[in-house]
Amino acid sequence: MARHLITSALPYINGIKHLGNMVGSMLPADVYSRYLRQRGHDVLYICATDEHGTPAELAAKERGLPVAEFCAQAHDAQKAVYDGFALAFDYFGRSSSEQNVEITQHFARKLNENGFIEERAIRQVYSPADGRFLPDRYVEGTCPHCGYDKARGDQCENCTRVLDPTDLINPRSAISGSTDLEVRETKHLFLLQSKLQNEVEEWVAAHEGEWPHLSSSIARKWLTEGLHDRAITRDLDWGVPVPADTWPELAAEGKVFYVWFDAPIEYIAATKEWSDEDPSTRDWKSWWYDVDAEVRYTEFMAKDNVPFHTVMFPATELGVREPWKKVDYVKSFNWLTYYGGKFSTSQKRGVFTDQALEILPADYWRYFLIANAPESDDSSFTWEHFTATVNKDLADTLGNFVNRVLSFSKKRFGDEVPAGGEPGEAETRLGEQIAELLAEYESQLESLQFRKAAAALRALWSAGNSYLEEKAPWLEIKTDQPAAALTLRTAMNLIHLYAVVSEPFIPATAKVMREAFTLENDTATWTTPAEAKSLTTLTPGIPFTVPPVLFAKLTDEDLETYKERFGG
Ligand code: B3M
Ligand code: ZN
Repeated sequence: MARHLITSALPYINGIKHLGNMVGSMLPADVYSRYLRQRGHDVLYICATDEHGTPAELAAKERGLPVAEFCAQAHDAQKAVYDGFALAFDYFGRSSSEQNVEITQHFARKLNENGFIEERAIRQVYSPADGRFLPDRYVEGTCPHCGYDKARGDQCENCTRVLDPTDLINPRSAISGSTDLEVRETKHLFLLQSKLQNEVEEWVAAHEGEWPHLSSSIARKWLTEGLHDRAITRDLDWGVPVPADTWPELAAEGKVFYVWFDAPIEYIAATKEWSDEDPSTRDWKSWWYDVDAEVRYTEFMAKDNVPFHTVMFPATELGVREPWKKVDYVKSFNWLTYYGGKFSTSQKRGVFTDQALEILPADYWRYFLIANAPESDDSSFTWEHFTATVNKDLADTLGNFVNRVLSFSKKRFGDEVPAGGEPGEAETRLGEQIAELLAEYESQLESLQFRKAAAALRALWSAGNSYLEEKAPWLEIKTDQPAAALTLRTAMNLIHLYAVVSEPFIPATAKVMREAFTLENDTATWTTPAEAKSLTTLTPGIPFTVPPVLFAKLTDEDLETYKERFGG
């Protein structure tokens, strides 16, 4: 048994996420956590909403709410969707928590003591009409690189270049629209990442060999460009305040830390939030502090977040000069596109996670998304592909198998697993095939290859169908009742096995399949290939029920409805 710490990139608070966000972070982390828990490991899966920064303030303003109230509501709304997707977080926290304030301030003080923070005067956009500085997205204007006229002060959405508010041509305030802007000098804290370049390089070099190519190549690119000193404070009302004991002047001016400084620290702080709920049984430090060899830490994220996790947050952790746990494995994802184009929260294109659940239960989405995860490349969501996959893999290959076997057996042999003959050559062959496929499935999950794991799971389901076609119990029954009973009993054992091993992908359906059988002491959380081989967990006489259809087949009409509602 090992101890696994798992985090997925913290979803930003400003709105409900789309399917692309889900498949690139939380969902695979959940599948992996569930698998490891089933295998008996000690797993802690932590996530949280990322609540600070200008987008939160702007979204609150749009809704006419104080930002704290907006964040509280938006957190609950996101949490409800994740519950709907059956994401089994151990804790889903909030980066605006007091724990995050405490730990972020601690990190800043330590970085300062160790000579990695410096106060510098910089020139910032100031709006007399708004009576404040305008950081990041508070300024809009024309991109100096591509001419796009709605570029934001932190980044141009059109050409993706990272910008500084003072780069924009014809700048205007995103709050009031005022174009009467000036540039004023103000002091901010800078993190001297350049001083940590060598250490970060050494640390990356020691780990990247194990990481997926996508993660290590992005880390390399950033290191090659060189780590720059960065402003880690902002003039905002909402954020982790700069601690007054260390920087009284900046604290008095109301400066807060930049959102990307406190967000990764929230992984630690959310663990403390979890621990503080029940300190007698939970120990956050035992996951994060001085546990380098004991805990394996895996992070999940989309590729745009990789630089922050492979270079910048490690730089922060290294500079603190305390033994905080650093990531062991960075699992990153490319983009899921919508018909080849961008899913976009701001432009409301694509399918949002709450809408997805209005249409169909979570298991449909969980399976489809993981089976088509953008691992080695971007992958495209289309309704045609989605409905075809649901119909073929879930409705036909799995659902129909389960229903066909159980209803036929019930009709011919009653409500208990039938006795019948002894396993023969076909059962031996099937057992060997199942053991092999299950070993393949395990090994793909161990190495976090989600598409390949889905393919192995699908192959396990298919093997049941081939066996059933080969034995044809609906023909056997006419001439040889015990032979038909053996076939059905073996097929029922497959259903039980599917219930156990499909749980990481489709937990709700897995539960229904498992509960079809009234098996005493059915507490094992996993079936190993060696155990699966004999296909004898269910013995004659065990009662069963026939569950309702597991997956509805989607019709051409459904397809048209989806395309009409979401565009295609
Ligand atoms: N909130 C993801 C994003 O909004 C960002 C992740 C933070 S992880 C510490 O792009
Ligand atoms: Zn641009």
